[in-house]
Parts: sequence; structure tokens; C-alpha cells
Amino acid sequence: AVDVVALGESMVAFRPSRPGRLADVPSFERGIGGAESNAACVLAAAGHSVRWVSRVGADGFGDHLVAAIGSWGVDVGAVGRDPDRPTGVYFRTAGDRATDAHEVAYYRAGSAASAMSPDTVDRAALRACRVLHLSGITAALSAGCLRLLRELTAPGPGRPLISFDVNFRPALWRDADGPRVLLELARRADLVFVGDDEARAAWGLRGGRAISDALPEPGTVVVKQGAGGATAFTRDTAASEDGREDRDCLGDGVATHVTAPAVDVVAHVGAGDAFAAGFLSATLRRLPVRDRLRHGHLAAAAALTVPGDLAPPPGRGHADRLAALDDAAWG
Ligand code: KDG
Repeated sequence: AVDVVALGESMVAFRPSRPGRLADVPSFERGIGGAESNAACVLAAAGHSVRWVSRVGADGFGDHLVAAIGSWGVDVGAVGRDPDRPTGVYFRTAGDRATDAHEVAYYRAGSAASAMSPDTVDRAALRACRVLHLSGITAALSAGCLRLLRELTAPGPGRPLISFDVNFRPALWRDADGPRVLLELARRADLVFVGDDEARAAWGLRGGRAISDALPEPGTVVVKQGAGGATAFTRDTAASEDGREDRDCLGDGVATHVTAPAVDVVAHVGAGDAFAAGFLSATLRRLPVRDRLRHGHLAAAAALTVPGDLAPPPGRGHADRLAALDDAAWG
């Protein structure tokens, strides 16, 4: 079994080669995107065994994604190729440094990944792991994708620890069902990541405590407050071998807050994925909750300071030294 399996659609990502609106910029740089594979790449760079499960087209963009994600050290052997459907593509501006207001244009309807379902993915490859990392984006892609998420998050023997990043993408939800579906899936997870902005937009919830109260089942709920930092609500603060007993804990929840280091933001894209990866890495290493948050912030800081989706996090020893700086340094 690998440490982590990440399931989700990845796309070739194009960002304008100079600042401006999508309507105006004449050329774009190619990168890769996909919330779950972004997290997979960062986890692999942090020294974990990671598998990415998805589907791509039997086309050049599919070749590129498989090669690029594989080059981060992620196992791509369970990625299916679809001869009839294309690989998804998206365009995104860097956005405002302070507010992250940006433009995004997806070309992914009918993509190879949107045809994922319990019948088209290798379920054995999905389950043979300590942590299965999922996100709410997959739920929005198709009825088959949603069925797959429901099956993977159903309680049952042999279920790995389920990590769920809510990733509310209003542009992908054509109906009003998104918030309800995302809440249902989040409540079935063991570990949930959610931005306070998306919890407000999706569920009308304000503040970490209200969000944590709306998600009483997961052992850990991490509420991200952007530059303000992140708060983990844990029902069991004892770090276990693989975080598994988090699942069985009850109680009001202990809140641990860590302020994010101040960085000069280049682009927000990918920061949430990197944060989840850093937090998961530290969880797999049984580090205390405070250090899980610090490792999340360090990986996010790396992503925030590059233009594209992905940046290598500090190496493990380096990250450990930064995470061990005293409280004064962490603010
Ligand atoms: O978190 C970054 C992702 O938003 C980006 O890589 C594209 O996966 C993506 C999506 O569906 O928005």
C-alpha cells in the first residue's frame, strides 16, 4: 500500500504570459493543474509514496499530464486513457494578489476524467493506501464521478483514512445541488479542508467554530483563513500512527490556530492543494497538530510565490527546521 492515493481530474493549465484579462492577452504559458494531482506532487516531493488515479484522453495533452505528474515521483500507473474523450484544459489569470479575484475558463465538459465512475477506475488501486485524498471538484464533474465519491466515502471495512478538500467551484455546478452534496461528502470524511470563504459561499457559515459544528463527524476539520492562517478543529489531538483513531473520537473539539507566514504572493492558485499536502505529510509522520498546520503553511508558501499551480515544498529536513522555529517567528 502507498501512503496516499489522490483521485481527481487534472488538466493542462494555461496562464497568460503577461498580466491582463483573458480577453486581451495574446499568449499563454503551459503548466499543469488539478487540485488532487497538485497535492499528490507536493506529497511525493515531501518524500511520500503517492499514486494519482484519474483518466485522461489518448491525446498529446494526456501524454503531457501523465509525464509531468510522473516526473514529480507520483505513480501514474493507474491512470486510464480514453480514446473517445479529450483531456481537459483550463485557462486562468493570476488574479489580484490581495483578493485573488481572477478569471477562469474551463474546457472540461465531456472530458476523459468526467467519465470516471465506479466502473471505469481501478478501485483496488484506490483503496490500497493509508490516506485517500479526494475533493469536491470531482463531485461536480458528472453523475458517475459523484457515484464514485459516494462509494469511496461509504463507511465499511478496509476504508483508508479519507481526506476531503471541499474545493467549492461555483463555475462547475450547473445546478443548486453543489453545497448540499459537498456537505454530505465532507461529513463522510475523516479529515476535511475548507476555506472560510468557501464555507460562507456554499453553506452560509461564518467562522471556524460554526464550520466545525456543521461537520461533527470528521475527526479533524481544518478551516483555512487565507493570509490569516488556519485553524484545525480536532476531536482527538493524539497523533496516531496514521491518524486513524481521529475517526473514533467524540467531543467538542480542540481548536489549534497557526498564523500563515507573510509572503509576497505571486498567485494563489495551488496554495490550498499544497497546504493540504503539507498537512497530510505531517499527519502521516504523526506530528502534533500545530506542526501539521505549520507544514501546511510552508508548502502553501512555496506555491504562493510562483506563478503556476505547483512548486516544490521545502525539503523535509528544511521544513522541519522552519516548523520548529519558535512561536515568535510564527506570529
Ligand atoms: O486548486 C487549484 C485548482 O483549482 C486548479 O489546479 C484547477 O483543479 C482545478 C479546478 O478544477 O479548479
